[in-house]
Amino acid sequence: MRDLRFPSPPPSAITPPRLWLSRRALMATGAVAGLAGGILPPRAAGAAALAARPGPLSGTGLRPTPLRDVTHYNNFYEFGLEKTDPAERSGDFHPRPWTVRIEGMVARPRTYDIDALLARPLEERIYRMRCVEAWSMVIPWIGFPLRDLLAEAEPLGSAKYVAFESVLRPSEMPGQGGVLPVLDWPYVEGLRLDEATHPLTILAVGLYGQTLPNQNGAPIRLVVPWKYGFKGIKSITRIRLTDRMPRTSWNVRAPDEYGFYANVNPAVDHPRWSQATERPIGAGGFFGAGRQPTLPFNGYGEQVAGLYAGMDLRRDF
Ligand SMILES: Nc1nc2c(c(=O)[nH]1)N[C@H]1C(S)=C(S)[C@@H](COP(=O)(O)O)O[C@H]1N2
Ligand SMILES: [Mo]
Repeated sequence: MRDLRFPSPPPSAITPPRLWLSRRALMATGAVAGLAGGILPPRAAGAAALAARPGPLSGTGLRPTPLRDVTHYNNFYEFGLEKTDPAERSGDFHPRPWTVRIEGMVARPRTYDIDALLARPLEERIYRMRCVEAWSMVIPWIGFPLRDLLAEAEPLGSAKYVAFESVLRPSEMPGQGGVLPVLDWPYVEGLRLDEATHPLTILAVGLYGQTLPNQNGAPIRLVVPWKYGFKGIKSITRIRLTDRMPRTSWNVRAPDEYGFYANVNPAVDHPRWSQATERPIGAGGFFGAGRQPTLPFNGYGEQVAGLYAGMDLRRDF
C-alpha cells in the first residue's frame, strides 16, 4: 500500500529532467538572473504584477530559485500528492473574491478583503525555504509582517497562540474530495504568539514581482523562514487568537514525525531520514550545487534563537 505520509527523500529527491530542462531554457533567455538586473521573469498563469520595496534581509546575496521550479515543484495536498499536481490541478481555483477573518481573543475582530491587503505597503523578502523532505528553495516573497495585522486586531493579554485555517473548497480542490483521507481538511497550522509577532514572520501575497500563483497558496499564505515549509499554510481564510496550543495538520497526521514547533534543526532527524543536509531545487543540474548542509533555524538563528531560550528542542521538535 502506498505510504501517504511525506515520502522519504530518495525517490522524491530526484528533480524530473523536464524541470531542469525547462530551467535551462529559462536561463538561456536570461530570465532567471533577471531579478537583480531589473528584468522580471515571466508571469505565472493568472498572476498580476505586484510592486514591493526591498524588505529586511533582501540584500543577503541569496540567489532565488528559478520561477519555473518555485511554481512547478510544490506541496499543496489540497490539489494532490505529487509535486507536479498543484501546478497541473489548481487552474480552476478562484482566489477572488476572498476575505481573511481575524477573531478569537482580540479586542477588535475583523474581516479583511484581499484587495485591501494587496493595497498595503508591501515588501520583498528573499527567504530560504527548507522543506521537511530535505530539499530547499530560495523564494523572493512579497508580503507584510503578520504582526502588523495582528496589532490592528488588538490581541488580548490572555492570547498565547495564533491558529490558522486554509480554505475548504472541495469543488475546486480535487485533493479535498479524494477517497483517501491524507489529512483532515481544512489544513490548519499554529504559532506561538511571540513567533507570530516576530518581524521575520510574514503573510505573503506574491512572489517574483507578481501576485501568488494558485499553486503557491493564492491569494495569501504564511511564511515563517526558520521553520520547515509545512508551517507555511496556504490560502488562509481564518486567523484565530487563542490561549491553547492549536492543532496542526501534520502533527495530527503523524505526531512522532511532525512537531508543533518544526524549527529547522539539522541535529534532530526525522524518524525516517536525516535532516543534516538538503538538496537545493533548481541549483544547476549536473554542473551546479549538490547537497548542502542544513543550518540551525534555516540560517536565521541570530534573529530567532532567543525565542527558544531554555527549551529542549529535541523534545519540543
Ligand atoms: N494548505 C496547505 N498549505 C501548505 C501545504 C499544504 O499541503 N496545504 N503544504 C506545506 C508544505 S509541506 C510546504 S513545503 C510548503 C510548500 O510551499 P510552496 O509550494 O509554495 O513552495 O507549503 C506548505 N503549506
Ligand atoms: Mo514541506
